[in-house]
Amino acid sequence: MTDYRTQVAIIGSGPSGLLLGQLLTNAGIDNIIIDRVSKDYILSRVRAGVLEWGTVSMLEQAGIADRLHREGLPHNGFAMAFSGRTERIDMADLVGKKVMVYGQTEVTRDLIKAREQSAALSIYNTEDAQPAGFDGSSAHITFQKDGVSHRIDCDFIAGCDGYHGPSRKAVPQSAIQTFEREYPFGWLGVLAEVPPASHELIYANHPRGFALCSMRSNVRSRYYIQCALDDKVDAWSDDAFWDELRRRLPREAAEAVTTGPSFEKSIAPLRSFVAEPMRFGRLFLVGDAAHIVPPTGAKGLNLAFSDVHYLFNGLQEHYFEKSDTGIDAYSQKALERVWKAVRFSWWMTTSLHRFPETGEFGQRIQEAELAYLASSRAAQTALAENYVGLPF
Ligand code: RFL
Ligand code: PHB
Repeated sequence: MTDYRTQVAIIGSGPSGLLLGQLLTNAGIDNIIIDRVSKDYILSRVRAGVLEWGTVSMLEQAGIADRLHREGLPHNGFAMAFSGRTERIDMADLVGKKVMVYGQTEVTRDLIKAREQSAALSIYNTEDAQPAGFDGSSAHITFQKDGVSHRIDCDFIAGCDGYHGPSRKAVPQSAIQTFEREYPFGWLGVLAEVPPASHELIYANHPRGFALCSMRSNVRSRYYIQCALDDKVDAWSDDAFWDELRRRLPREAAEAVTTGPSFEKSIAPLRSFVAEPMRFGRLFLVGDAAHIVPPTGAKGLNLAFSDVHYLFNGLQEHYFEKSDTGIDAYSQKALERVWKAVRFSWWMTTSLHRFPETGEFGQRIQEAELAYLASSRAAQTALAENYVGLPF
């Protein structure tokens, strides 16, 4: 048994835990991160790809944005294809801002590298992590590693352990309220070492279902198609995927798709979920531990980082200004921004996917929504303002 003592114990070495850890370490606030899986496993996860500029700024603040600026792809606009037309949403023109295309896998790699260069401790392959004592003055985490029990005593616990992690589950049910919507489809995603079909993202609403052209670099493409919830990855050959993708894209984009062997293929269900509040005494929920958005708005990772922003500022105030104003306001400030991103992600999802159960009325409403978007600079501005990220 090892007893550790730290100021902030972080459960989860995903992007939110790593960024919080890096900011705390830079500020001289002691922290320990634990994760259930290995470093290699964390570095093999393929997830988000679009960073808001506020996210880029936070990575700059953390001192790990050099490779991001060298290899990331700034995007001034993206395309929405529907009803046989393609509309470009010119974010730079509409709201004077852009986004950065740089994979979550690379963000995580940069953060882990910086942590390894610091003296901060990360413990991987832990089992049975349990946050406890957070409603009093003796917050701690117990866990097992290699069959041995360990304990971390701390001032605060940051629950950065994703949707399935133990932090949210440790809160008594009477103290937490949850809101949830499950969508009746999933996304089948493919990563391939081929140049992208277009230098900007294309979101396509097609009678056969939604499709998205994205990328990780000028030689690596990320594509998604809407699929049935009970679809199995193994039932989709690469050829079947490329054929279906091309059927759903506008003609020029379909002709520009370069096919090749996929090296990652997975299905993700789509869900909206929010837990309120996000603070329970000395325990804070951060990122996917507190909220999930469907990926259509490209908001999940960005929202995790705005939570980190509010929590880090609050913790700094606690340690250096002896004020709890920031940590007391954490839940309310984070949730205000979370719900706006939940709304936007729901809107992108309902506007772009086929919902067989909404019938002809639902279909016409969706077409009217998109026709309005095409005809109105005000509507495009609202879309662009949300896509580049609301301020925090
Ligand atoms: P993460 O990334 O889920 O990290 C949580 C970490 O906690 C660890 N953990 C535990 N550690 C110790 N003990 C336990 N019992 C633990 N249980 C879990 C996990 O191993 C993990 O390392 O949460 P975080 O940091 O809040 O980051 C959030 C983002 O990862 C997430 O919002 C986005 O990736 C969401 N998301 C996507 N967002 C987009 O914007 N665009 C996308 O294309 C996109 N694709 C995705 C996604 C999320 C997915 N998930 C969660 C399954 C695709 C998938 C498959
Ligand atoms: C991605 O590149 O993985 C990606 C891009 C935009 C989205 C979702 C995912 O809306």
